[in-house]
This record gives sequence, structure tokens and C-alpha cells, in this order.
Amino acid sequence: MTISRPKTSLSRSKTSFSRRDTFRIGGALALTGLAASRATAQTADTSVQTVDPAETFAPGTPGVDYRPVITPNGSTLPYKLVDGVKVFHLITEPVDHEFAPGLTAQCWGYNGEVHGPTIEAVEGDMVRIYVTNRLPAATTVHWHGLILPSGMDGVGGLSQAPIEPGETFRYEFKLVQHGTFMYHSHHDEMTQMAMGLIGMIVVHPRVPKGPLPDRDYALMLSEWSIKPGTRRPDPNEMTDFNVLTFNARAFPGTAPLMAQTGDRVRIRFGNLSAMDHHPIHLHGYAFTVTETDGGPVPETAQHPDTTVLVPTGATRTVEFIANNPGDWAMHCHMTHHVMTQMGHNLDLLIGADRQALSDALAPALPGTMVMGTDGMGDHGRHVGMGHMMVPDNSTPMVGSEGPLGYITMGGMFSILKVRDSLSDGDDVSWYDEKPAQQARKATADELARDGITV
Ligand SMILES: [Cu+2]
Repeated sequence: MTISRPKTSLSRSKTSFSRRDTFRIGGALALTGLAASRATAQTADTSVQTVDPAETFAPGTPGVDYRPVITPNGSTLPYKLVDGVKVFHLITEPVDHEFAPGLTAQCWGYNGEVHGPTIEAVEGDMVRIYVTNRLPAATTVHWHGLILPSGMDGVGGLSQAPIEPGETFRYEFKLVQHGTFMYHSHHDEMTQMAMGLIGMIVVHPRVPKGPLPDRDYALMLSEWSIKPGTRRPDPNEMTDFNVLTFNARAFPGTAPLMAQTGDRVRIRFGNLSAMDHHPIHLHGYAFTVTETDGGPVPETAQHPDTTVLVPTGATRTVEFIANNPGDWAMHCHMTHHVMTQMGHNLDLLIGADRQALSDALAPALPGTMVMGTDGMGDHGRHVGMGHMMVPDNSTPMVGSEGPLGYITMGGMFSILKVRDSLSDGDDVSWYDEKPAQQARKATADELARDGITV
């Protein structure tokens, strides 16, 4: 099969055709509902453009034109209206950030937060975003996934001069599409994104298609290298990331996601990890992937799933009806991504004689506690009880006490809490399961009844 290159105004020969004209044509096609085949014959950018950029829209109002997105452990960037333009102000600066209780690092963030606050607006909105650089290094901001003029794209040296320390730059563009996007430094990306200079962008549709979500969550996936006892992320790390995060928090530092039975829940995942893709798995549900940062997934291409692979440099949005109450784990299914500050160059000790090893090590390393002979599950609990020393400012393999024992997970792990009644969004108590639906130790009578010999 051959795919012909679309002949568009962007071709070098058609210099008389301005970009604005291209947008007009793309917008007109979308608006008049011409055949999809015609739309796909346009360039990729116009196919995701859903409003006519020549048209002027009233600024979208939160609570009226859209249900505001929730950024767990984060916030939404405020704006002010100036002559119909939404004006935002991002300030890059060093930030002391807590990843989980007991682990804080000196990162770089926006407006005092790691990651930056979520930028939220409506398709058709005109936005003006000022960026003030209070870092010791030059930076830029790239608006990942947004269709905008090349000069607003934020690639240092290519589309703009870097923003030097102390300078304030102005970006201004119209949002011509809806969906889930991201922003991040595009100057010395390896260093600056590893230090935390990333954030989410949510653009709501001007005219929603389908039912609105009752709860709309935004979660950025990222990974860090913070050696136990140190206080700075290491941007040079390539493989052994040891702090894996939802919105820059590692479990038990992640805020749970709440929903009431029957709610339509939308979760927007973005991934700006340095080197990893994350398969995010939700327990208790099957969901549908409804959009990527490239646009809505056509209904004919949507399919049910329980795990969504979020590649780095991409967003995936999932939706489901919260019809199954409970406390449901939601986590990256890469098992090393639900451990925090785990040393991955450990010797294999499973099955070793713990006492013999302790006795042998004692003369050389007094106080040594041999761990790992039956797995890593007890490590966090021993640390929590103070039996086991770890360096200051570290949470090696620490999970959390749960209602039925110790939760041996850390890192990219959170909990979806679905309740029949939520008086407010702050109910973070454990789910009270019906006894008949609770797994527990089998009784002798049950074993005898079913002929199970143990
Ligand atoms: Cu992962």
C-alpha cells in the first residue's frame, strides 16, 4: 500500500499560501463536516484542530463550560482575563520538594511546585503565558502536543532564544484543539526535566461530545534518581531510577483518587519520564482509552483494557464508570517501579541461611541486619519500626501500613477509593468490606467440607 504525501500549503512551493490560510481551510473542513477522508488528507496538524482559529470565542468559564480537572498532590494554575485573553504566569525556580514522608529533594519547579501546576483552558481560548526564569540556568517552555505557530513551540535555539536567568518571556497562541497535553523545558531537557520542570495541560472541548466526567483527574508519571541520603535528583542517570512518581509523589505520599459509585471517572495520564514507559494498571475495573495527545481515539478504535501503556512523551486518557466500590490499587505494572530507593545491584539472598550470614558478618559489620532471605516485603516495616537504620532523607522500599497489614508497595502506586456515598472529597478512610466478600484464613470446617488437605 502506498500513502501519498498530502499536497498542502505547507509545501515549499506554495509560498503564497500562509499558515493562517491553512488553518482556515482546516477549520472550515472540520466545521462543515466534510468527509473524514478529506480531513485526513490534510496535514496532521489540521486533522486534530477542532475549532476555526480565525473565529473568536468567549473565554471558557470553569464550572460553566467545563468541570475543572483535579490534579492530586498538585494544583491548577490560576489565570486572569485581560481583554478576552487568559493570562498565565509560570515562574521557574528551585523548589524543596517532598516525594514521600521522609524524602525531600532540591528540585526545579514552577511556581513553587514540582511538577508545575496544571494549565487548564477551553478550546478556542486565547492564552498568553509569561515565563519568568528564576533558575541559575537558561530555560524555555515547550507546549507538548499543542498545535501552534513554530515561534511559540519553545525549543531553545531553534524556535526561540533561551530565557536567560532573570528574564521573562511571553508566549501567546490560540488553543485550536482539545485534549490532554503537557509542558516542559526544552532547553537542556535531560537536566531540566530530570530536575522536575514538567507539567500537564488540559484543554476542554468547546462543545463536549458525550457525557461529562463526574471526576476528571490528571496524573503525570515521572522517574527520578535520588541516591539514599542525598538531596538532589541525578539527571545523569540512564537506567536505575529509584523514585517513581505520580504527580511527583511516591507511595505512601500519593493522594488517593476518590469517586462515588456511578460516577463517570476520567484519568488523564501524561508521561515525561527520562527513559521509561509505564504500563498503568487499575484494579477492579476495565476502562476505555478515549484519547491520546494526538487527539480523540475514534470510537471504532476504542477497546476495553485494564492496563494502559503510557509511552514517555505521550498522554493517554481513560474513562470508566465507577460501579464497583472498594479500595482499588492503581500502579505501574513494572514491579521495580513500585519500589522506592531499592538498590538493584543486591546479591540474591532468597533461601540463604539468615542466621549463619548474620553471624559471619557480625565481626566485620557490627549491627548488620541481614534482609532479603525471604524477599523484600519486611524491609519497609523494619525501617518504620526503627529496627533498621537507613540514611537520613531516604525511604528505601518503604510502603505503608494498610487496614489488613503492611502494603509492600512504594513508588508509582496509588489507590482509587470508590464509595457508595461521599459526603465530601476528603474521605480517605479504608474501605469497609462486607465479611462475606473478604478473603481470609480458611476454617477447618471449610477445608473439611471441600476436601482440601493441608
Ligand atoms: Cu513504570
